Amino acid sequence: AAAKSSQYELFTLTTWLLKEEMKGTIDGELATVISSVGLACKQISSLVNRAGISNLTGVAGNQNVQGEDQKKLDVVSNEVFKNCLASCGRTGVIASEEEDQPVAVEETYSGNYIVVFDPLDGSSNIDAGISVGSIFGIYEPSEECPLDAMDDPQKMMEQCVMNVCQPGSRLKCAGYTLYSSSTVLVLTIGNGVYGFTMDPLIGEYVLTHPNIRIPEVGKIYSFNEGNYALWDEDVKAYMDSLKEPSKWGGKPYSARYIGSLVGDFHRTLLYGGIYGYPGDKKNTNGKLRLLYECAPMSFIAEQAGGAGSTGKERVLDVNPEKVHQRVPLFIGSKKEVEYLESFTKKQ
Ligand code: P6P
Repeated sequence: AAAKSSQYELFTLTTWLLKEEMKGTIDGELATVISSVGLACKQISSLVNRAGISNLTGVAGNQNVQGEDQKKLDVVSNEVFKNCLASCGRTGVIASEEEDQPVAVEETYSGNYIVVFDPLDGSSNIDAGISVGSIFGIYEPSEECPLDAMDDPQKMMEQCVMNVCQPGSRLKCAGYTLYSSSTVLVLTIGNGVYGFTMDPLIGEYVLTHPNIRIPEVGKIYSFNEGNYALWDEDVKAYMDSLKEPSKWGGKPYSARYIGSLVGDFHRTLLYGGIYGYPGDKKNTNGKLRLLYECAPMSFIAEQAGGAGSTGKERVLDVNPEKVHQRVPLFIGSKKEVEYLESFTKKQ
């Protein structure tokens, strides 16, 4: 008979993973990789919360492959992720926003998962103490292109990207950790979306959101309207329509944008609405990266009953060609994304 749950039963990320493993939703290898991501995020949470004290704010003095100034914490967070993923022994290859090319993990002895991540997204907000986050996706290597070209980075990069083609099918786990007023790890393994809040007193992620569902509609839009003049006409028309209260029973939408995808998305997931980073005349594919930002967030959005679109198609149907490939992103409540697509999919 199932043990009667005592009033003190505490579901942590660790016990939740064990339960999912017992149910057969995931195997022990994937549970181990997810635990190692959780450990990396614990360390990053501590670094972020103490950045101003331990002289970890400010720039590192070099640029990443994206041509962005690397913050000290970008570099440190990237190292933390790599160390945790390597030492768990189940990671075959990692691809990071902060790494030019995918990196083969020597210490792998089973599992061989491909883990992609943005170790510290929104890091330009760090110095101002505004929310930042880590985003990750765990892809399963495919039989037809096993990761055996570990010695040749170019070939491995192609294999790595090929291995994750049709992100929707090979993407086995996606999640993010929000470093804000609290540290919240949100993830999906394909059977709903779960949120865990860090309890600093016991150093564990406690299950606080057992089944996150995004509201069908929302009244918040989250775009950087400073780029309005650069947007395509269809996106401008969409944005103009959101601002006509007469269309919405007199009640206008609210604009919320903190310039940190994890914070803006987490609010969208819980309150409903839409986050968008459109392509524009300068960057036709926008700014956000498919593999480790748009695909993981879209997997979470869909698992919570929402949608993730490039404006033309489902993000999770896009076939990656390059590790750092960008796509436009419109993500959030299903009805809000559908309304956006009614403008962007017009022939
Ligand atoms: P902009 C942060 O650099 C980031 O990748 C996302 O976290 C954020 O949503 C976006 O870029 C902000 O970009 O151009 O509005 O400053």
